[in-house]
Amino acid sequence: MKKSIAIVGAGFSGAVIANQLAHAGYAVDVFETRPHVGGNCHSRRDDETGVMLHVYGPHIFHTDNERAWEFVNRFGEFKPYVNRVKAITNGRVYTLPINLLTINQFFGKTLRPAQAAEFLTSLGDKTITTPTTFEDQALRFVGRDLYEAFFKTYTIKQWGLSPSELPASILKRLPVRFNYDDNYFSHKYQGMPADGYTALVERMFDVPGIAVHLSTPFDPASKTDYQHVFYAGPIDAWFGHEEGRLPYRTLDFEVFRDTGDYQGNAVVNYCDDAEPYTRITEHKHFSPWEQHEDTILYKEYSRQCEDQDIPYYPIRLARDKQQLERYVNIARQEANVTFVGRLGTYRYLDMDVTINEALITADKFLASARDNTAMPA
Ligand code: UPG
Repeated sequence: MKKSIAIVGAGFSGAVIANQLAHAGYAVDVFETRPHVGGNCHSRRDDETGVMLHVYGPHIFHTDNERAWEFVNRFGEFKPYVNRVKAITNGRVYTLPINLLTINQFFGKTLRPAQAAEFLTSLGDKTITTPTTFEDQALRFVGRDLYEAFFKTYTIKQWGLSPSELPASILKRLPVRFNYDDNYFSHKYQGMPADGYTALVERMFDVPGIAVHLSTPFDPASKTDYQHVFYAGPIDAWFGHEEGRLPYRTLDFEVFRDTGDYQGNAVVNYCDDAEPYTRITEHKHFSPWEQHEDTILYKEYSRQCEDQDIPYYPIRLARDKQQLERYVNIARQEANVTFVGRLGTYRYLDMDVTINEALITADKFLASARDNTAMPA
């Protein structure tokens, strides 16, 4: 006999869908292989310092999406937080994203906005008309010196690939500004949950009808026990990797503690090869409204994800497109299973996008159940 809904994965995708479906009267079983909820957004207090830790690396909530912002604010207070990233290259400290201060400091100039825009245009490689790679995008719009100082080596450390092999879309995440605004993001809303991301996710699951099973893998064979399955695990794992493993980058964190303020900022990027890590994160600065004597930091190293590692960044290279398409095709044919989220759809998603997509998925499911039609793939 069929019963209720199964959700695989207790990150934001799973939590949002569970919340919406439970409110609509469904019984929801959530299966999570890890011993905690929140996925890679999981946060917890460090026992030694009392600092709220972003256990799987920094997460800053930023969005233009009204619905996602309104939704997350129902589950906890968001404190104002603006991400300002510092970058070290050739022994000097700059601000990122590239802005007027970065340009003036880097080139030893005192340009005003329009002059800086003109200057950068003069540095750009105009022979590149339609940049498709990360490298061409950088050379076209910021020129070789800024590219080599801030992007080339960092990107090799981050992705293990030359920027000439990576898509321009990765660099397009970062703006170039001709004013002194060093806010890392350009979105209308930005903030940090006052008591961490895990508390938000726990409250999303706190609806009658939801049972969360931690440290419990889900066997795809038991999908027939459920009316519908929402799967937020890796799409290739659902199919036993029958088309091969989709490549990911994983992260290693070297944790260290100190007293006081170690680096004066939440995130400092190391853009050249003087250091093997990409950045150091000082977690106390993500909660500037709290006071802590001691401090805890992560040195972040990126490497290829092996079988037992936690997948972080999907590497969506054009040359792997056919493998992904084969998975997407067999996923479409999987009756009563919807693939959701970063791992289920093999896309690098920010939190707000994940939440918005999960809300839309829940809407579609509820509409199809109401109209007695099939859930669209
Ligand atoms: N990049 C550089 N040099 C830098 C920063 C970025 O080359 O100093 C490249 C790099 O290839 C990177 C890409 O630009 O992959 C996109 O940058 P960004 O969006 O900052 O990188 P992510 O690692 O995807 O973002 C992380 C977190 C995100 C957080 C952001 C800022 O995943 O949640 O908001 O860092 O701290």
